[in-house]
Amino acid sequence: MTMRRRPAMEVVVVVVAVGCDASVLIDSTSGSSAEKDAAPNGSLAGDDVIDSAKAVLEAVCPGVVSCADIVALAARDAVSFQFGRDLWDVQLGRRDGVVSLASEALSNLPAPTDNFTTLRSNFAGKGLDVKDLVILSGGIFYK
Ligand SMILES: *[C@@H]1O[C@H](CO)[C@@H](O)[C@H](O)[C@H]1NC(C)=O
Ligand SMILES: CC(=O)N[C@H]1CO[C@H](CO)[C@@H](O)[C@@H]1O
Repeated sequence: MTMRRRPAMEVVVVVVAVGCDASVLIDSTSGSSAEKDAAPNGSLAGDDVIDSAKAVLEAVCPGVVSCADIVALAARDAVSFQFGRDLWDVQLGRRDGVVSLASEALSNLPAPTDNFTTLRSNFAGKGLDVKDLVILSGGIFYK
């Protein structure tokens, strides 16, 4: 059985795990490895879509819409799309993070090899219960 993560739901998990400041979009520098280059990012995709949306918005109204808000809207829209309506409201006004450390992704994101005990503990550390774990896992993985 091959399990693949859905990028949209992975964005939701990243937002929950690391925070919603779009720091996962920041590139690594020669001196610092960024979140996007941490091993658990393996299937994270779509940052080019966020970059494109940001470029269009910057051309129309520079310095107004944060990447963090674009990620939050894109996650909502990607999940809602199949239902033909927005499943939740997105409050806007997030500010983009300026720090992105691979070490934070490693310490906050569950690994694909984590067992249930570890996952339950990891989620509890974020204020999430077993029901949240089941719902998010069901949304993330498919055959
Ligand atoms: C779950 O994984 C942790 C960390 O690798 C390990 O210490 C623990 O024994 C495992 N629990 C079970 C029930 O396999
Ligand atoms: C898409 C992406 O940035 N993948 C990176 C995830 O992290 C690994 C390990 O650090 C990198 O090799 C990938 O390029």
